[in-house]
Amino acid sequence: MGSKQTSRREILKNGAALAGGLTLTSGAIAPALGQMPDHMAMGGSQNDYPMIMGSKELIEYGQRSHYVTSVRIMHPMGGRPSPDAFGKVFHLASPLQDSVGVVTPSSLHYVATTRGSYMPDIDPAKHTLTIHGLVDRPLTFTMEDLKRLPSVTRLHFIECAGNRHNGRQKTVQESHGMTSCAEWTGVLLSTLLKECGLKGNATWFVAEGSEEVKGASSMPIAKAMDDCLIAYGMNGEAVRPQNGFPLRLMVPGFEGIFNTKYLRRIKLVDRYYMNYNDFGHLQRDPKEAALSFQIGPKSVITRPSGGQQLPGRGFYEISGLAWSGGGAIRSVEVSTNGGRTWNRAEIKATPQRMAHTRFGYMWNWDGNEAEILSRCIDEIGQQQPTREQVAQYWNVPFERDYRVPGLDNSVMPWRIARDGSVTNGLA
Ligand SMILES: Nc1nc2c(c(=O)[nH]1)N[C@H]1C(S)=C(S)[C@@H](COP(=O)(O)O)O[C@H]1N2
Ligand SMILES: [Mo]
Repeated sequence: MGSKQTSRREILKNGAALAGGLTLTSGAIAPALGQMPDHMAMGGSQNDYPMIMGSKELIEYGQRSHYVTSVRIMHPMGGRPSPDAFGKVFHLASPLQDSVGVVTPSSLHYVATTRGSYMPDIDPAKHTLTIHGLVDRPLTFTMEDLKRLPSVTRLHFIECAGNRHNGRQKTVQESHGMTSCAEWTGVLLSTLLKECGLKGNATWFVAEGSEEVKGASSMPIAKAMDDCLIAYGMNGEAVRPQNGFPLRLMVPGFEGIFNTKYLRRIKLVDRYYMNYNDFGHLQRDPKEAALSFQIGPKSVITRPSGGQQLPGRGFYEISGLAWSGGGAIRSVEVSTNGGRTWNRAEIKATPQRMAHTRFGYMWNWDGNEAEILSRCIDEIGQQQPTREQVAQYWNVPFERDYRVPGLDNSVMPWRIARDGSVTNGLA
């Protein structure tokens, strides 16, 4: 033990000398390391910070620092007041302005519910998933059954179709907070469907939740066989109640509403059914309906973003998120002059399919007014449109702050003033 301590201390001292010799700025650090008392070399602490007491909560489940205060906010999506007259909260937006990396902590994952803040309290020991309809063998799986089957773990975003930006929103949480990204674990739906055996005319399926409105949605069978996931795990633990405990359907890249929470039944059918959730797609041709289910390529700068403040001129990493229902993000570009010129951003980790992708671009702010924007291209070549392009597509008059019809994946501008304050560029 004694010799181990000595060698560790020597390594630290040598490291300090090296740091001191290499750069001028490390001078402040090097003496501190040089004076390091012996106990630090043994892994102790030499500082004078107050100690956090090991409460029951901290010991058993852990908590973030009380200095970290980022929270979800109620979101008045679709003009629906939140809370409503009955005290129900329907939508919670994730604090993207404070996000780092690509995983949204489960406690900050956005929430959208057609039923408000009352959610079914389901005992997983009693919960089952039944697959029926146009199958050779209808089957009912308990949670234990599902966990015996081969599992997959995948990073996927979900985004509510109502996640749209306008000039009245102050922060990226208000403008883009109805999307999040988590690591989901479960069984591929295709695994279960192979067990049941599909009949030839099973061309669509309907997924049903456990509430009275059921949250049912119609989806094409090709998607079921491709990458749909029956998820019981989220970010390394059980899916949280607000996100569908104990079981939810993940339909990677489709609009949020298709990702049925509290999943209890999947029915194989031979046509597009008209459920509560399908009204939003009413006008669509059933043959093409699936095309309109997919989230387009979208990106947003999360830092600096509305409500934040640049302390002064100099270097900043412009950081943001990009995602697409069409697959992985291929590239992201950032403009710091209102879209006149574009620069290639750095992609921070290998982009996953239908997952948030972190990008960064180093920017030397000269202290003048600036408008910063991001745009992305996905793996099948789809490019995130400008708001002008979206207006052209829908043939509606364009204004800087108009209501984008359909899904809003248009480019989002943030304005930087000379005093370093950041505001909504659509205002
Ligand atoms: N059973 C059920 N599933 C549901 C919903 C619901 O209210 N009930 N809301 C849907 C909507 S509108 C969205 S955007 C996503 C949101 O998933 P999240 O709350 O986990 O973010 O779940 C979908 N699945
Ligand atoms: Mo949604």
